[in-house]
Amino acid sequence: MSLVELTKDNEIAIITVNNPPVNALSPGVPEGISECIDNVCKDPSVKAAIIIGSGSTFVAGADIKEFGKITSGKTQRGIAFLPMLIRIEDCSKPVIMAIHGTAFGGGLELAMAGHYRIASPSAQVGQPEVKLGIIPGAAGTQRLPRLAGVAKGVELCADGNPIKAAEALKLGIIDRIIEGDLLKGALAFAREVAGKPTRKTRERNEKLGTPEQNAPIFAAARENARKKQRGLMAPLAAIDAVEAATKLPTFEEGCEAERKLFTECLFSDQSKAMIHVFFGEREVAKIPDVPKGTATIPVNSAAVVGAGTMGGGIAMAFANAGIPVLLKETDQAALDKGLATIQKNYANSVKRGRFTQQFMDERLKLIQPTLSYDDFGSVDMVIEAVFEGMALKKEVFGQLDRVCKPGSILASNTSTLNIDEIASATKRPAAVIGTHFFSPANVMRLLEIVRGKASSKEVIATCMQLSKKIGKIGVLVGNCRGFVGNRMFGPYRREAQFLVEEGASVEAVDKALYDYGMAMGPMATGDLAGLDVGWRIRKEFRHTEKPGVRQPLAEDRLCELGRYGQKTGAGWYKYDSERRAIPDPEVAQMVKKWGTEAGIPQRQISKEEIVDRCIYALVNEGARILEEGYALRSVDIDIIYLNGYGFPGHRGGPMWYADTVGLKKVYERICEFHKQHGELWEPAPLLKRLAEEGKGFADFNKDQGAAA
Ligand code: T1G
Ligand code: NAD
Repeated sequence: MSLVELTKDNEIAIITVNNPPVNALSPGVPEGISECIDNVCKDPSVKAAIIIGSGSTFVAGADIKEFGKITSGKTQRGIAFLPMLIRIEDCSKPVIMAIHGTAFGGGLELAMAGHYRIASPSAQVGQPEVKLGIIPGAAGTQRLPRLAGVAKGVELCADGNPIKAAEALKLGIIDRIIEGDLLKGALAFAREVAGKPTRKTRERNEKLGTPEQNAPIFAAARENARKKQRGLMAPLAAIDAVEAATKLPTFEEGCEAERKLFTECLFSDQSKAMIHVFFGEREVAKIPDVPKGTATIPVNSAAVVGAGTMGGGIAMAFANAGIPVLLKETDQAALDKGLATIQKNYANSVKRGRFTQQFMDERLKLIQPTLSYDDFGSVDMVIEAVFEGMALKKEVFGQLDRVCKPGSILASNTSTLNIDEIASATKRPAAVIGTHFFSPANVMRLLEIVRGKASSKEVIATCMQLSKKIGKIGVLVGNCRGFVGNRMFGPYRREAQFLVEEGASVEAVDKALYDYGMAMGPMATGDLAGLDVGWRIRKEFRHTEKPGVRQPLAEDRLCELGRYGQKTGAGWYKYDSERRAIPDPEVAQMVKKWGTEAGIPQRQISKEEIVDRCIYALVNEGARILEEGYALRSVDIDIIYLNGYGFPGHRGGPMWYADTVGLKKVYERICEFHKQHGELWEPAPLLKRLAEEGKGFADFNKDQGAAA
């Protein structure tokens, strides 16, 4: 079947786009559509035409794979959809867009060039381009405000979130919702409008408002973008383009303004980083030795052991996906406490309009509290989330091995402990795996899936698939201490603490990383997670510390004073009753005293040094992890950091960022730190090699891929 096919149902032409998997407007598709429209215009027997997508969706946009070729100059093609859209709009016979699945980006722009749009009830429409660091580039910022009005038009283009068919109907983006067979409904609709005069969206200016009406809309949109999409250029560019639609005298001039803004965004580092993330989120699902089609174990029921900070959130994640889940605790008080937290979390989500009361009630019914393992015999998967101690975990896994049915998956939410040692407490190590959720587990998207030596391919494939079902991004990692995320986070937070001990203020360190784009600075993050968690782990691993190698000292001292962070009202910061962080001069004095007593020279430290030491500490450890094979690709590390550690998407992740800076420059900077700060900054061999070969981590993946 060709990319675009023209068929006829008597006097109605049907143009079907067939470019699986998502009918993207890849080379050949716009040309095919244009050709079909020309035929429709020329064929007197045709009274109207329908454009529809084959497979699961309408057109999901431009072919994102083409963008890299454009920005690298490999193709001169560009995003030349406008001529096709004008051809459709100028067709003298009604062109009806029949939408199912998603009409996203160029797909919605195509739809809006039609004279009518009809959709299935489950269809979604949207301009998600800003999530790729670009803006609509085929008149979306010009036609959408003409259909939906300026306020909604600017919102949809600036935040990039899709809307459902029902809302699109209310807004005037689509003209009718078709229940049942879409093509049948489209043919009936086409016969209704055949022969009627066509309406060109580009000439519908009645919703474009006046400058007085629009000024507050654009001001609010810019303020919202600066707050919610901090540091991103595309949302502000999208607002400029929609504003151009309302201000410039002609549609064509508006399109020209859009084209300029689109091109600026497309060639930006932000967009390259965000497109890397788009494909990265799909790439991480591919495990070279666990191919698509590997058998999986059905997970229709689950159980969680431990209803503390993590256990409760994990139980909610399963319930939210409609999977009944047992929740076990040691005693009623702990169980009640865990359930109360779950109740509170759901109530907050209902209050914020994220869930309905009915959804909450139904989900709560799926969470079965228990104090025994009696019902564990029938569940498909168990996730253990008890205190972080090897002895206790092995005791629990011994129990699970006795009570769970053959074939049940036994997973641990440990954040640092050895999965193989935990598995050794069972007679079925092939069924044991790590499922490392991030706090709050019902919110954070990341799930590190930790492969044990014996973890079977079925168990791995099942967990990768399940992660998508429970709304997570599953990334497969190796079983080393702290796995990937926490192992890298150690050096990152170490450098942050060292910088404070050397004279930088707590606020300066946090501000530098916040301005870099991190969701939260490293000191405030420590206070949020609880400084005692790291303290307990440092004490557990004190015996592994190398004599003579500098270790952070201030955070342990703060913990000895009972300053665990938000949970005790004070840590690196003091906290008011709303848990707002307040800089604490007492901490500054104490740290200065401790640093001086430890002989650490106090000095002025630049913002640039703060960022380089923290971010390059991540990169250097990431390179070690890659070389040791605990991460499959550098993009896996990037996706872990974006979805688990608040790393900015517009920088693509630590490894992508390093490639953007250039590994030679990164390596030279790390060598400087190595000279100044000693062996903790020994450059990772892989980093050294790639820098000397003028390569990047992206090359390492290719070489690995080729080797695999
Ligand atoms: N271009 C190229 N490949 C795409 C693609 C696209 N637009 N969308 C998806 N894919 C690939 C994806 O990489 C994966 O490949 C496979 O299709 C299945 O995707 C001019 C400039 C539509 C909601 O941003 O949001 O139009 O991994 O796993 O979960 O103004 O894909 O199998 O090899 O995501 O069912 C705007 C992006 C483009 C929509 C389906 N459009 N896509 O989700 O499948 S910019 C978008 C999605 C633009 C114009 C501008 C989702 C989906 P592989 P999947 P899914
Ligand atoms: P927590 O102290 O909040 O909760 C642990 C719960 O386990 C307690 O309620 C305790 O009563 C219960 N428990 C202990 N022994 C039990 C048993 N035999 N049967 C049933 N319940 C039992 O701890 P947490 O922060 O939820 O951490 C749990 C696990 O998750 C740890 O391994 C931790 O390393 C890991 N983890 C924690 C975080 C985090 O941010 N807190 C993030 C990722 C992973």
